[in-house]
Amino acid sequence: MLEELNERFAVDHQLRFEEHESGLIQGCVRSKKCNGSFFLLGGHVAEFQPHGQAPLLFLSTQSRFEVGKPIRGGVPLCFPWFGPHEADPDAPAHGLARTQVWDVSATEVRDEDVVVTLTTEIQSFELEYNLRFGESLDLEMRVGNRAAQSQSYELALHTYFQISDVADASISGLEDVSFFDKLTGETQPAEGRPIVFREETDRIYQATVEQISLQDRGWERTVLIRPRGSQSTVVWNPWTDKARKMADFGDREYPHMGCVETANVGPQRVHLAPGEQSTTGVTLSLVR
Ligand code: TA6
Repeated sequence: MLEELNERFAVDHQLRFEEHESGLIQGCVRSKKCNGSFFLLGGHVAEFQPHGQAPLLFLSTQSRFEVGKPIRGGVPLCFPWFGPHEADPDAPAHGLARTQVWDVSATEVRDEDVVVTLTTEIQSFELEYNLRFGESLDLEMRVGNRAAQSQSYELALHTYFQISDVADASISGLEDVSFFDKLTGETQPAEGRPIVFREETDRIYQATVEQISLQDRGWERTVLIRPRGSQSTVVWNPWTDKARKMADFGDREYPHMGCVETANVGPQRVHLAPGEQSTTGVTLSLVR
């Protein structure tokens, strides 16, 4: 499998497929602009680090790497539902995409960026996921409805960002947007100020925004998050109690991460007629 993958899809030294210590197959990017990696399990982008910068993505030291289990950190894919299944309590949280193995369908170097296309099929949806590793990380998911009837889905690119310390970080760009607070079950009006993590935070902002900025004063950097084809943005930090309850997340990791998730969930779920497609993407970059 590994040999065939490298024969068909490796790109000289810039993209190679390796066996991770867990036995999972990992695509490793070593380009002129960045280092990165992704797992075929879950189509899961795990690492992205522009040269000379601290990693952009958080990956828990306690993460599992097992088929059928989600990887904790990086960019888990929530599809075709977000959170618990609305009808089946035994169904896995956040859907099926992040725990099944995806296929590689194409790789190339384009303007010195490493571009990878992963594909899979879930419940008569065809998914094509394009990863572009360069000075920025561009992720784009195209979903097509192959069923004979209309279908709807929820999607979240559940991105975990590495933060020096939440005490020195804030998230701007959502000040004017109301949000559904998952902790209280209530919709709250726009706060009119940047988001700071000082307690467990689990919010779904329901609007289209052009740009979100994660300011990290500790590392003297700002991460720009530019969503497209997204009507929802989920913002999450587990804080102490929830961190303790997650076996695949260190008790003391919560101050060094935060999720800002490019999504279409809840009332913003996507409805596709037979043969119809929809695309959602995000560009993550650093303001130098
Ligand atoms: O996106 C935030 C959230 O829905 C939280 O409620 C929390 O459950 C988080 O996702 C992680 O979910 P997971 O199933 O990966 O533990």
